Amino acid sequence: MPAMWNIMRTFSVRSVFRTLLVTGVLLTSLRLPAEDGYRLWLRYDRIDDPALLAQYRNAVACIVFPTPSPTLLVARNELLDDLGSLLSKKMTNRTSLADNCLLAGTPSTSPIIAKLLSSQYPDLAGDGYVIHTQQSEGKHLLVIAAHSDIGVLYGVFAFLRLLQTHQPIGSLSLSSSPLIQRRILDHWDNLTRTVERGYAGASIWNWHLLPGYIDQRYIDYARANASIGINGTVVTNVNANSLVLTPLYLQKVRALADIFRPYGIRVYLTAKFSAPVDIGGLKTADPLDPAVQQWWKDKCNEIYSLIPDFGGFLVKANSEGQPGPQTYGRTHMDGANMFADALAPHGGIVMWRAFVYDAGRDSAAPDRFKQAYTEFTPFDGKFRPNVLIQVKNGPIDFQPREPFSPLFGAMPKTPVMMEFQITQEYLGQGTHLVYEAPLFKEVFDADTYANGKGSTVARIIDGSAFHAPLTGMAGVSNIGNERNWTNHPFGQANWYAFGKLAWDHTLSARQIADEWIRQTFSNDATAVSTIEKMMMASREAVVNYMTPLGLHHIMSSSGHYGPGPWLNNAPRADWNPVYYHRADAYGIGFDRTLTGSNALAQYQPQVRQQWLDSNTCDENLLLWFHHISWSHKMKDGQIFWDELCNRYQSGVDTVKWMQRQWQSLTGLIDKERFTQVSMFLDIQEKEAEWWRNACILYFQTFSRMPIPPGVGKPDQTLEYYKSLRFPYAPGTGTSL
Ligand code: BDP
Repeated sequence: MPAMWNIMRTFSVRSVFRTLLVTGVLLTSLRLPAEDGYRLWLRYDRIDDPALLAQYRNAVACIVFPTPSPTLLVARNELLDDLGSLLSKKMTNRTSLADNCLLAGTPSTSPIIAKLLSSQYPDLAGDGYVIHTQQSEGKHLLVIAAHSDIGVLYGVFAFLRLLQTHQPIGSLSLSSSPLIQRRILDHWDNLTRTVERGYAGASIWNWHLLPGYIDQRYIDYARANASIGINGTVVTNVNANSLVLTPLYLQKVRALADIFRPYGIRVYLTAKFSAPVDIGGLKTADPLDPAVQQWWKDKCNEIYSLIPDFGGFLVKANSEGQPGPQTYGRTHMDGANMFADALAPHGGIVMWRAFVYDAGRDSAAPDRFKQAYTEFTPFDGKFRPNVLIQVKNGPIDFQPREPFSPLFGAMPKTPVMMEFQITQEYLGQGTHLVYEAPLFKEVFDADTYANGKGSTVARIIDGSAFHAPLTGMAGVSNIGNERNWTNHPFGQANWYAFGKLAWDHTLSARQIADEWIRQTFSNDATAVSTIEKMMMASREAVVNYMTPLGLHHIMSSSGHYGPGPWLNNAPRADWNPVYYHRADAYGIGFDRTLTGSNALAQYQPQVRQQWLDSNTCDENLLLWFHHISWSHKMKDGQIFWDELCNRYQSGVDTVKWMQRQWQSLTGLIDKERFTQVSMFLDIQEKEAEWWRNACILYFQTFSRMPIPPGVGKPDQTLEYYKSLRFPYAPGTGTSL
């Protein structure tokens, strides 16, 4: 009997406990409104802290916001709507000031603003904004001010962000101006609606239904971008289709441009170099041929007659099979300048990509790493002033970790812009939680020494190192037509971080994560600190479970989904992973010192020095520059092989830790997004183990060393991992 009682007691205590737990969780989740992620960081739910709500309501008792332009109208409506829902109170616009009014506008809409900017913010630049509290005419005012209309919209979003992140607003004197002029999303979207390297569904541009049907998404896209300062969008893939330049499509592009204009977003297009032949009926696209030059001039006139603020062209030429000036025996300079001349009368720019490589060019010591530098530096100072050379952050291709591209700082007389990849082609694609701001920051903070110490990549890009008059930063978009835009709820953070850093690269990755979490998920202190820790650890985790210690480009070919270090059958040597890791019985890594390809010579001496010696080189970059032995002594005393295995394991461990962290937030996050992230973390865990197992087994065939203790044992054979195929993995759509 007592035994029975004990069993029953245990049973009932357990079930009561479970019921309480479940009910508790359910109750908490029920209180949280359903979230499908569509609203991104622009949720503007009612402030849930009563004291704060009362404080904010007092601080903004009325709004005075004259709107003589479409942009100011957009800004005012945004302010009224969002404040209305944050404060749960109907907000209206009035014409005369009263105590605790919010006054917004430019010097031309208000003398108070004119005086404030000239007396207290004389340095406020371009599209920057001010948020300032002051006494005026005996009244306490909260002022959002800028010189330009779009600056006011940026200020409105910044003010709303203060409220969404629960900041004090009683006494403010903030100002912020963009450090980079062109802050652009590059969509690799095809006219067929497939997205090259897109993992969030189809393209958001419904070309077939444009211009007749305007999807609400286009407007929400513009709002979201404006809220983080993005001011340009290249709507088509770099592997371009000339059709977009035909009258039928230009009408569609025009419809998008009309929607984006009030939000300060210019439209750009990718120009296929062969367009004069493809759609113009010419026999050649030679950039020095007068008929070709005239064709592009006429095309630009046509575009600008439809889209007066058209931004310009992005061009991928003589790269991966794309046509370009070299097709006609001309140079990148000839090609870029031809476009520049056609665009210049209209104020347009050319973003000419430096992502070019051609194995034939350096036969003595071929190395794809060196190609962009080799091809572009001879033309420094020879491009027209409206040309920007667009350089990927690293010398190869958006890997989990790369050294900065040696082109940064190597063209002091040419504006050079940054190209980051927001979409996670090489970072776990649609399902891995990888916060990219630490990657972006690592690149920005690297010192090129190009104009003395402190010539960071950021200062090359923002133009301050060499006084570049034109500056820009592009991010390859991760947006698709999935309901939540980016498929992984945390993909939104990378879009957000890209915009914030393009505006102000001095912000820290942590700061950006903090404000994104508060706006996107919750202001709850536990939720914020837990999610922030996960995000901050996530980039190092992906480096460790995919490509630790400087390994690179060992992803499976074409789709780049999953590990493929053994691959060696692509038609070009540098399309094969074995080209990059060079594993053999002695060791592993690509020797880029004097005894190898000598790519290091492309860096300034101080940078070269940092990486030249395998004993002192930053171990995170070791295999980028050295072919080292399996028993090479690492700084922590381990031999290289053990360290490699341990790094793979540590990547897996971090993912498992992230899973536990996320689970600890049960009840603090709405059910829909909580469940999706949980499931994606499970996929990430499995894929991290897959990477670890496949890579260790493969590299072990060279090292012939045992897997050290503490490292998970592969549960399949190498042959099994080699046999895996994913012909329908997303993101491989071709360029049509
Ligand atoms: C590579 C992508 C490829 C792009 C290319 C590029 O795999 O799809 O077309 O970059 O940037 O990373 O042009």
